[in-house]
Amino acid sequence: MSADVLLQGLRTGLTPFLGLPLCIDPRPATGVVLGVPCDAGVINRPGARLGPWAMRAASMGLGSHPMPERLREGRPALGPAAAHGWLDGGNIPTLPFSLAAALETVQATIGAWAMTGCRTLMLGGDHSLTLGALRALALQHGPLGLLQVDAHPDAANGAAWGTDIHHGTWLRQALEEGLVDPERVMQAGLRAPRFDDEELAFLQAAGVRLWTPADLRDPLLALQLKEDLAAVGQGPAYLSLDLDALDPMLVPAVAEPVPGGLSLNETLRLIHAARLWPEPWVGADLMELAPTLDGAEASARVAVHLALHLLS
Ligand SMILES: [Mn+2]
Repeated sequence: MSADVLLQGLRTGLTPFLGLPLCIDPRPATGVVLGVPCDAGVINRPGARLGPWAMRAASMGLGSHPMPERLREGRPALGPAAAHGWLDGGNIPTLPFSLAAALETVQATIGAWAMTGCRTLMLGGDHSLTLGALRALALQHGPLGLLQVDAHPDAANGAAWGTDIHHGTWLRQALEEGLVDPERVMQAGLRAPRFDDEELAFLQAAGVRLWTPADLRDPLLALQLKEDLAAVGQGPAYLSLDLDALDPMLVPAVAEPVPGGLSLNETLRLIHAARLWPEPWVGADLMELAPTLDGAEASARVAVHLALHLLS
């Protein structure tokens, strides 16, 4: 499989994600991977507009990994086969000049695919674009559960920068617009130094479940963690991964790296909690990969590894 994909990539010069069939017109499928090449919502270090290309390139030539625990559990090998039935829908044609226009394009494109019954995996792009996906999917499914893995709460008000929409505000918008059910919103990996009192008070008043890396590791909180992860999935749910949730030693290529982040295995445990949900997630995303800040494609490869686990 992987040799075929590599040869096809060499022959055509095209690198669809994991070698999936490339198909830019919405049609019924198990799911669709969509790039969103826009970083108009980034405050600090730009570059996430190039994330989709880097993740597609890093996904080339991945073979299947029949890991011992998967064999024991009778689960299929981790690899492109895990994405069986999925398509690469190309990129959502956002322009980098207007975030408002980009959000409309994201909403329209995700909405068109979701209407055919497809689940959607969005490759960012900056984290503000998640709002467009939530708008589309909440229209179809009603208020969503949300597992947000992130160093930052992304629930600032518009005061700091004089605008309601950037990559640090989208969750507040989603809560205020009723796109997510606050009882079923969980944030994991929070440790941002700019997490201000007003933002914390807003999230606590809304009833959002907040988890720092230290809390995630606390054995005394293990039962609570299990309950919170289960609560998110008691209805249609969305899984949003900001790559800055991981430690910058592992994923340096993000706009706002914060030390003290999650390990790969801690992040995978959060992703795999979704396997216990009654229904699979309706939408997911991997956001904020800024590949020009990467060395040796390290961050892109971690991103693709996470995508494989999301699809498995
Ligand atoms: Mn974020």
